[in-house]
Amino acid sequence: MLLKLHVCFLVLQQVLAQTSTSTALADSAPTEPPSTQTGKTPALGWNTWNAYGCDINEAKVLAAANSFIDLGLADVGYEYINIDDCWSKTTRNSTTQRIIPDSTKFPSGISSVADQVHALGLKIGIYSDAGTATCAGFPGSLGMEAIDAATFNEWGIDYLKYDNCNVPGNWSDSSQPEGGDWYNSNSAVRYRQMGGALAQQSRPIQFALCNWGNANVWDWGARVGHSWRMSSDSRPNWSYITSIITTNVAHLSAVGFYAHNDMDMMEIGNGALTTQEQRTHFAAWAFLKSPIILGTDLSKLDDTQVALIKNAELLAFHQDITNGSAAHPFTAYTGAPTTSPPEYYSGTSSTGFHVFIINTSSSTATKMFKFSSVPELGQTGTWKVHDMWSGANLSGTYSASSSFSVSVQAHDTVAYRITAV
Ligand SMILES: *[C@@H]1O[C@H](CO)[C@@H](O)[C@H](O)[C@H]1NC(C)=O
Ligand SMILES: *[C@@H]1O[C@H](CO)[C@@H](O)[C@H](O)[C@H]1NC(C)=O
Ligand SMILES: *[C@@H]1O[C@H](CO)[C@@H](O)[C@H](O)[C@H]1NC(C)=O
Ligand SMILES: *[C@@H]1O[C@H](CO)[C@@H](O)[C@H](O)[C@H]1NC(C)=O
Ligand SMILES: *[C@@H]1O[C@H](CO)[C@@H](O)[C@H](O)[C@H]1NC(C)=O
Ligand SMILES: *[C@H]1O[C@H](CO)[C@@H](O)[C@H](O)[C@H]1NC(C)=O
Repeated sequence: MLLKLHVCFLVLQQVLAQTSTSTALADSAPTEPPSTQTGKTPALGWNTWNAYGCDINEAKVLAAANSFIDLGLADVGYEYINIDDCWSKTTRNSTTQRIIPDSTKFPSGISSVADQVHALGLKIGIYSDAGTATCAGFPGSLGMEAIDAATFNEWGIDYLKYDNCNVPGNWSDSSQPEGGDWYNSNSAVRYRQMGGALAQQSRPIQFALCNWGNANVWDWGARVGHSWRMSSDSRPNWSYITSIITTNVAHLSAVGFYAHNDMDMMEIGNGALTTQEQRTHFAAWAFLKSPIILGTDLSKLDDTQVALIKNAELLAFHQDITNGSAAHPFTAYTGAPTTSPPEYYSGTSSTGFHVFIINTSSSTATKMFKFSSVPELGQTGTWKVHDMWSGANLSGTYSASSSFSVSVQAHDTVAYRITAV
């Protein structure tokens, strides 16, 4: 009996010790906010993962960089060439503890690839993990943040995607932290440790938290990094696109300059998305201000796809340096049906007011909104409408009490700019 009590007491002591340890860790963890020299608007770039998984090398990375130039993607703002998982050897340098690039995949080294990417006027990103190993089993940065951040800085890295695999049990979160602020969770502390290490470097390094929407990251992501993933990995299918839009619209108040809900990397060019679904994929990432990180072999994109990802007006909305908020759902007219995800969004840019409409159903439908129902437009005024996809001014003018109707193809999105006459 006495022995049993004693064991119980020991267990209780351990639990208490663990609680006070994590509170102490949160209290002493870095609190540096992300750099304001990068990441004001959501990142525009490319990443190896959706295109190649672990089958990466220097030639593929440089080919993507050259495609940015050849396809005119750099001219419209695409900037980051990001290397994902599987770029390193499986063990660190036993003397320096640095991560060693895989010399078969990257014979000239990451720093030389960075130089070549920079010489094209572009920026380069790399990948690590807030655990003991990356998702594919290469060295992770937990506990090694200072060494790894300094290494990335020395190589000329501009962007870090920081994943969430292989987290030791005592670094995960089973419940809300003491005090209720998830900024003090073990998850957030792991990301804060890398954020603090990046803040010590001479280069501004954009910090992309890839913790899959865990630990209420939308509540603290902006205090630690420039963007944060909201879900597990994207898939090239309509169900992923609608589910991540649904997730994002629940957290739009977290979005602003230097602060972006990341709907994960693009699937245009992969799978069997219809052209309409690809347009919705691109438009929704743009109007919700998610990073747009292309994820396919760019040389295989057809002209329609290249034109789609280069749409100047949607990119201008995404990259607006005056108006940083995401578009948000609105009720298009009294009694409009509610859907999940919502179909009608409105917002502003430095060039006017905007309405975006997704047809979530699998057949063509007529969509309608009333100008006075668009919150940004108010109850008076005369309006004209411009099609952001085609760049055409639509004929006619509209009073606040009038309605606008359009036939929208299955899974397509229409995009308008509305200005006063
Ligand atoms: C480890 O680092 C030391 C010191 O920079 C270097 O001499 C050695 O070649 C490195 N080893 C490997 C395997 O890269
Ligand atoms: C987890 O355990 C390691 C090794 O004992 C320790 O360094 C670390 O601080 C612990 N993490 C937390 C959140 O308690
Ligand atoms: C489609 O995406 C969902 C995630 O939203 C995933 O669970 C499912 O496996 C995907 N289907 C295919 C065929 O890839
Ligand atoms: C297109 O979208 C709307 C959303 O109101 C959906 O309810 C409708 O069923 C869709 N298509 C058709 C056939 O109406
Ligand atoms: C659309 O209208 C604006 C003025 O409101 C004008 O500056 C622009 O040239 C027009 N665009 C086209 C394609 O006609
Ligand atoms: C952004 O855009 C609109 C119209 O172009 C403007 O009225 C609005 O106040 C702007 N500012 C912000 C910070 O949203």
